[in-house]
Amino acid sequence: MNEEKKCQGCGIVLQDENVLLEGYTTSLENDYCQRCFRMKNYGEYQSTSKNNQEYIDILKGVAETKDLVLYLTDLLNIEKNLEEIRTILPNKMILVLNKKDVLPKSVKEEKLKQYLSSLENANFEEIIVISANKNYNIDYLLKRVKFHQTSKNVYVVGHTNAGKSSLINKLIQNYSDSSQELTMSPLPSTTLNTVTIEIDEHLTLIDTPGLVEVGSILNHVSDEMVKKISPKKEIKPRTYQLRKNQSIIIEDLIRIDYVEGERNSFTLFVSNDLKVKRLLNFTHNDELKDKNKITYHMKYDEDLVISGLGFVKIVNKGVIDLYIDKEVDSFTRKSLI
Ligand SMILES: Nc1nc2c(ncn2[C@@H]2O[C@H](COP(=O)(O)OP(=O)(O)OP(=O)(O)O)[C@@H](O)[C@H]2O)c(=O)[nH]1
Ligand SMILES: [Mg+2]
Repeated sequence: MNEEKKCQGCGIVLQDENVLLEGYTTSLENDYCQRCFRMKNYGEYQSTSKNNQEYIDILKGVAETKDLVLYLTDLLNIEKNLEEIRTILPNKMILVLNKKDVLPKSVKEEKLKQYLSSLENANFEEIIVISANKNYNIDYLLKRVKFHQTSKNVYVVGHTNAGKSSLINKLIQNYSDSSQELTMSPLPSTTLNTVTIEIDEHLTLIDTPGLVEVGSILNHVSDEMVKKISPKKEIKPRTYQLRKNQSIIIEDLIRIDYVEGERNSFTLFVSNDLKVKRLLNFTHNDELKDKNKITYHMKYDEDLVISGLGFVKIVNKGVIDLYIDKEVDSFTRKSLI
């Protein structure tokens, strides 16, 4: 039997029999499946739902190698459970923080690095900040990969949408003769299986599908809203001074009622494209109150993080009611700024 041929864009096994199933292509001579072809050529994005068990199985396979791993994360959406990944993946690991270009200037790289290296079991060889889209620090990253690699193979892992395929495409463009292009898209679950790319005779990169964070707001809104939520430019922080009984509403996504405390400052770190409204007296307005309510007792200088959306820095202590879809995760942390 012939070895199965995989799509060079997303890693799915190609098939020419059922147009409704993954991996369909009109001819097995093609290098890309129809879904990738459409995304690349027409920007017609098509999301699929991925099963996280497949992802865990891929990671377990990686754990059996002694190969270097690049763990990619989106700077604005640093996962709460970054530590968990270490329990599955004991490999030598570089933590790569991507999308530097959308990070507001007020967020200091050093503070982020400090916070991340203080995580339990962190054990990263290094933490490197890059922007795949803006080609920022890619040269340096490659140098450090070459320094730390334990074999020819280096795996690129991380949550869906972190920019793994975008980073590998930059490395292909900058350092190899290959014309292969991995499929990238603003929607989650673009890469469907591992894809192997030889950069040069000493380095092969392996792209992997991303873990879908079930609690991310991106999995619970329309494709249009996903595009709006994902920042394309540097985020301009928006600050609102709130008194008790005032609120902030972001699109139809979340509502924050400030229910108890002194005059306080709320700074939003979310995409500039999102509309924000302030209510000067919330008592007569029930907008979004049909969502799930979570009460937070904020301490001095903490961030309220909404998974997939961004975060709100709240300076003083106080009590807030957050209205949000019940599937979407939120949590508080010591402010990063
Ligand atoms: N602003 C900004 N956006 C980026 C950067 N890198 C990637 N993106 C965007 O992030 C989105 C996801 O990129 P992908 O490369 O498809 O992400 P992935 O990690 O391969 O995603 P999966 O294959 O679903 O796991 C796309 O809209 C990219 O344009 C970056 O450095 N800056
Ligand atoms: Mg990908």
